[in-house]
Amino acid sequence: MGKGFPKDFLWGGATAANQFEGGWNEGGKGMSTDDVVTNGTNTTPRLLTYTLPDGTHKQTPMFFGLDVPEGTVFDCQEGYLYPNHEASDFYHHYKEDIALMAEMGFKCFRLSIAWTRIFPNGGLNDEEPNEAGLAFYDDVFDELIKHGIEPVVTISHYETPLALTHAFNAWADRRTVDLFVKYCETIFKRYRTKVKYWMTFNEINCIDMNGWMPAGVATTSKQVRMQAAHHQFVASAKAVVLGHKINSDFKIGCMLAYSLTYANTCNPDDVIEAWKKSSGNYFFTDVQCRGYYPNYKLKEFEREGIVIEKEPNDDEWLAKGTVDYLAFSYYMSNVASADPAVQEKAKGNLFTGLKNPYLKASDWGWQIDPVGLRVALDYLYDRYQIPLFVVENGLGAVDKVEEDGSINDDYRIDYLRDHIREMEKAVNEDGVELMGYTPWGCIDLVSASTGEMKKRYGFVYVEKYDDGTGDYSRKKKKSFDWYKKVIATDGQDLD
Ligand code: BGP
Repeated sequence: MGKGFPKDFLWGGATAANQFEGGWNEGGKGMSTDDVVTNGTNTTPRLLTYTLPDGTHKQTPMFFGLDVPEGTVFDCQEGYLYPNHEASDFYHHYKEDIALMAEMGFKCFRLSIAWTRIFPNGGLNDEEPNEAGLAFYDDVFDELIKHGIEPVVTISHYETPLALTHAFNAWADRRTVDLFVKYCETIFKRYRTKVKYWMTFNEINCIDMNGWMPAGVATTSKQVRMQAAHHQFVASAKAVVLGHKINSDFKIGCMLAYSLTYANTCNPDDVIEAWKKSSGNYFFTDVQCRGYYPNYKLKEFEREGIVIEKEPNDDEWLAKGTVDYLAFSYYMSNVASADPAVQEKAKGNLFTGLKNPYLKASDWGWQIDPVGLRVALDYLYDRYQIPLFVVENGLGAVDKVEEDGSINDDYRIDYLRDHIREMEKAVNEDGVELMGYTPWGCIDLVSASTGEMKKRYGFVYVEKYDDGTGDYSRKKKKSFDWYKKVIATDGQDLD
């Protein structure tokens, strides 16, 4: 038995509306940028579907940037599957799902609010918020609270109202800042007594690689993406200040996709290369936790001729609106080398790097590194000295349902156990202030990168398949009882 975690540790699980909720066109919900993304696989990319002003239907891999002429409409096209539309149908299963979470002993549940349920057009020409959307989350939060589960809410998780993309390329345009703040004000006021923990943007640093998922921006230009990032920084800072005014007990965090990068050798050139890769992460948390742009980024912008347009008070907002805690996802680590001859690439969660000979990889090629989670916690805590929250971690794997209906996901138990062990060391041996742990996709959901259902993370299996079939019934996996015991013993019994 290990030392375990404090009594008030927030054990739970994490999901996001676009990957879990379904009900994409129910209850007055508007379309979001995820509604026009098809399914894919580990080797074939998810596509963005759209129609050019001359009526030509087009499809482009979502992860590559794209530049489209004015008047392009992102839409759903015949012959394609859009897995986020129905996802795992939490929209109609939330009572059953929350009961399962309660049975595991969850102390918290991380979910996101779909902006387009509250403002179908992102607030543009939406005079009033959509009452049906607000009422849906009231019901979800009430159900959680009834079971003693604390909601942890991501305000924007990889989906932007499509109306804003069509109007002015969403976060590339300053007007989105005010619309986001209006959306925040609406949900902060409505759920003032029901939700205490908030996060502004999921994996905000994803915008370094891709404009569509995190910002609804169709572009290949770094200049445009960095301007969009600035708008999100300001919007997040304004949301933090506003949230604290509405309820001074609110805890509002940022959220980073942490990509731990090791130097391939102790050659100082490799070390610099690894720092360059890491600073790509730190830039975002430096702004959100420290309240100003770091010098290394200003120099990079200068070198590359990137100019960020700021309004006169933006720097003040960034300084005032620093976050209360730093939440992050951690799945894997990476390796960087300055030597062009070292080339064996590994796949990854947004970021790719080189193969690490000391690590095994998941079926999707993500390199499994539990000790790296301790390193991540130590580095991040040392850098910012504010509470941390591991809000995503887990193993995407193919699960087999046996003839007797059981699902023996020992590989998932092993992955989670090893990571919790290292987290425990970071807390008890290194003194890291850690608020909680919410493994990703606690109930199976659609993969963000591939759109697959078969890349499963959950303690609970959802009967839904990649071809769109399935009855959405839920089944407990072996890891369900294991996690229940982990929570019941405050993480002391991990066997
Ligand atoms: C993170 C996202 C999640 C989630 C997770 C797993 O980047 O915040 O939305 O999907 O990664 O990734 P995937 O679904 O691609 O396996």
